[in-house]
Amino acid sequence: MPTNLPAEAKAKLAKYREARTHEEKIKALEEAISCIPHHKHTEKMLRQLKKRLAQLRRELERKPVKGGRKDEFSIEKEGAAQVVLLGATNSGKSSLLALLTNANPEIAEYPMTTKRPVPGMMVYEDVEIQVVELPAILTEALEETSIAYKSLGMARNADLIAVVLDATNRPHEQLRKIVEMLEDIGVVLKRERTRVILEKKDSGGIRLVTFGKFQGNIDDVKKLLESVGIRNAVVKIIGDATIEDVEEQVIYEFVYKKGLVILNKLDLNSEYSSEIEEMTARLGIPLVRFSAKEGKGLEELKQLIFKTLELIRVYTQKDGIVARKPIVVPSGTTVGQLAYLIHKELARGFRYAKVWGNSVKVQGQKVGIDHVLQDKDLVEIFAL
Ligand SMILES: Nc1nc2c(ncn2[C@@H]2O[C@H](COP(=O)(O)OP(=O)(O)OP(=O)(O)O)[C@@H](O)[C@H]2O)c(=O)[nH]1
Ligand SMILES: [Mg+2]
Repeated sequence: MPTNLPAEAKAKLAKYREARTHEEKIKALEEAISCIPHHKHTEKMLRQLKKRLAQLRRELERKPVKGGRKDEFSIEKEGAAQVVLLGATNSGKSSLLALLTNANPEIAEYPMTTKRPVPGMMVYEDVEIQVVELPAILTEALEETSIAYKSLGMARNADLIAVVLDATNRPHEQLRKIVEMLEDIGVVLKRERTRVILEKKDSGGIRLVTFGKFQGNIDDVKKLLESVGIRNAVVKIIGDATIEDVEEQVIYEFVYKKGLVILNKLDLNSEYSSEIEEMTARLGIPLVRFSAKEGKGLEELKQLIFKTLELIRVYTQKDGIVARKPIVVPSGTTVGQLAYLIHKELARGFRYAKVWGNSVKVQGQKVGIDHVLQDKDLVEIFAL
């Protein structure tokens, strides 16, 4: 826990917090880092601040020039969700994209074949999901590529990151590096266990609101926030959290992303790797062994992608006629939220709904606004 920082460093961090533009933030952060002493207690904080600085610099590079041409690294989201294929060169991203979607990317033995993001649409049963191949972030020697952080920036905005590993080229090393590079830009490939929301205020000191168990105390939170120059704020903690979770959020602004790992080229190397298994288990994300050359288990892979996205399909019915396409929503969606999505008025005038499917005991059951839906439910909403 970084506590006794010099006043100067605290002041600089406060300036960084207040900064509006990227340029101001970078300047303040550089200054703050330069006046934080190096010792055991500041080690972690310095590392995180340096990562944040690197991220800000990259974001600045990425900023579109006003009136300039369209950013080639931006792909408009389509379908129910966006999945990105992220990995080293030659890991088989294009081969997978061609198998999963209607896209027709160039597939070749030479490195760095794909130089721009390539989108395709994957159809799983009656759901359309966008899959985007991102240009490689690691070379064959597993060094960062020059466009790595552009790809990583896109991964930050995706709904699911599918890491593609080349089983013939030190796959556990690939995974370790990719996880690290994602962390560099503040992305944690892990199921979200807890959420920390920081709302800065003008007065009132530091207040803590917890929804769940917080394994720390308000004094630690106060010290942490003061060390980065925040004196007035409401900190909301949702789920079981530790002081480190608060630190991740406050200093480093982490985002959690759903992920899965595809260990590809298994036809060439089917050697068992306990390291990869352990790493994915620790992150709590699924691991799939695959061969894009053989293509076996493709439907299962599509199914797993859909499952990992944690989406459900809801079919709606009006006057006995079922809509042709489902509405795809996050799991946990209630009837009321569905009504709101369809039309605000429908939510406002909501009386009850009838549901058929897995979420009800009796088919055609009448349910209220808070009823939680499940995949493939059929719903008819009755409103005023
Ligand atoms: N044997 C085998 N070869 C594969 C497999 N997947 C891909 N390849 C081959 O590996 C080479 C690279 O495949 P790509 O799909 O182009 O790889 P990529 O990840 O898109 O590579 P870059 O675009 O260069 O980053 C090609 O020659 C593919 O035919 C696989 O599962 N087994
Ligand atoms: Mg490619």
